[in-house]
Amino acid sequence: MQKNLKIAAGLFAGLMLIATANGAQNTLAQSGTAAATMAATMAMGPAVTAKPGQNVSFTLLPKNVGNPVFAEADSGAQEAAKELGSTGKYQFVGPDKADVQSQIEFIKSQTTQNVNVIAISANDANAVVPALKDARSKGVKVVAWDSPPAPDGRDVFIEQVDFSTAGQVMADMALDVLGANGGKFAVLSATADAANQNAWIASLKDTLKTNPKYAKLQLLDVVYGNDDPDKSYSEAQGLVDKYPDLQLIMAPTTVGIAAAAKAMQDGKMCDKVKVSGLGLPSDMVAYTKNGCAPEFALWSFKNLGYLTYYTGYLLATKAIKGADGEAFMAGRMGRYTIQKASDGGLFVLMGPFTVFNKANIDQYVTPAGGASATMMATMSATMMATAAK
Ligand code: RAM
Repeated sequence: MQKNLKIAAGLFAGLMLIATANGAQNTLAQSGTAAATMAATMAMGPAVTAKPGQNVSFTLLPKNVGNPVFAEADSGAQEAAKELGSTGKYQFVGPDKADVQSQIEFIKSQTTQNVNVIAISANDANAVVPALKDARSKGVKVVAWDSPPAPDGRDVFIEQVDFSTAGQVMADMALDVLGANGGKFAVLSATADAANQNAWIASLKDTLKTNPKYAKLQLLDVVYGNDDPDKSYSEAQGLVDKYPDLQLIMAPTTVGIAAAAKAMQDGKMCDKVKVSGLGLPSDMVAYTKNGCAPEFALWSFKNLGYLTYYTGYLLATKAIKGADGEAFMAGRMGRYTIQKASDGGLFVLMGPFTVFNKANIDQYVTPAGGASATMMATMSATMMATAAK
């Protein structure tokens, strides 16, 4: 039964990927599968619901401040804090640059302030662990999101998308952009120690090595722009100088992909070197339409912040313990289950990826006034897919 539910959810997530990649064509497939998934969800056991109005002090600690995706996560966390009516303080603080030493100082100062929850996107999987262990030993709940510390440094990780599928998503985009004959490409990453980017690059390398479908894609190099726009821009230029036959820069970072697209556009190189990876639609819409970055992917950082807050609130109020198999409700996002991760720690899977291209990107960059109908449909369908895990 459990297995069937997982398969249904996986199928549904796959449908969503196709649906979002092709625009609004697959609405019927979405609603039909959503109904099936809803029925499956109702057949599952009870899930813990949060008791609102409790005193939870919560700190969202990103890799760095000033990155628009982390601001989106902040808005999602604030939405959840308001909805739950927490009487505790909410803070969004972090280093100016994606630097681990200064992030450790933030962990220490938040621990000294006796906050109930530190929610961290870690700049380094291991270096933050001693400070996080110390925080946990003093009763702080640590919820990782976006980029996880090693298991000892967290109670649970909110995994935005299945990291093990990231390689295939990137390889598929590379083939979409370059054509069936593939070509030569390089990765422009964020910081060298970021657990999320390193897991995605490992998944990409594994996909290229093991799946014959991608045999014609040749990865030449991996360079690091440290999620700094200027460094990312010059690293992208450096790749073009170093590899005259480069055809694609794959940047699994919203900062890197936007900087690389700008560098190719400024250098009038978009006909020769394309850009893809993980990007924010509002950053990328112009580059998608002018052909510099025809296709890229991401997930909702707002939802990630929202789900992270719910999880931290439930842990801090002892509604959940943070144990394998515990199920809980996260407001408008529905039901989630804590699971054992491959690194031995615990995780909750959000998912799935959304792929953007010129056929659908306008739906994700609606001007002020709110999300479009298609975006809302995608969000609720995504909720249903994750609810059935
Ligand atoms: C950057 C950060 C973040 C990552 C996204 C895709 O904004 O490195 O951690 O999730 O890119």
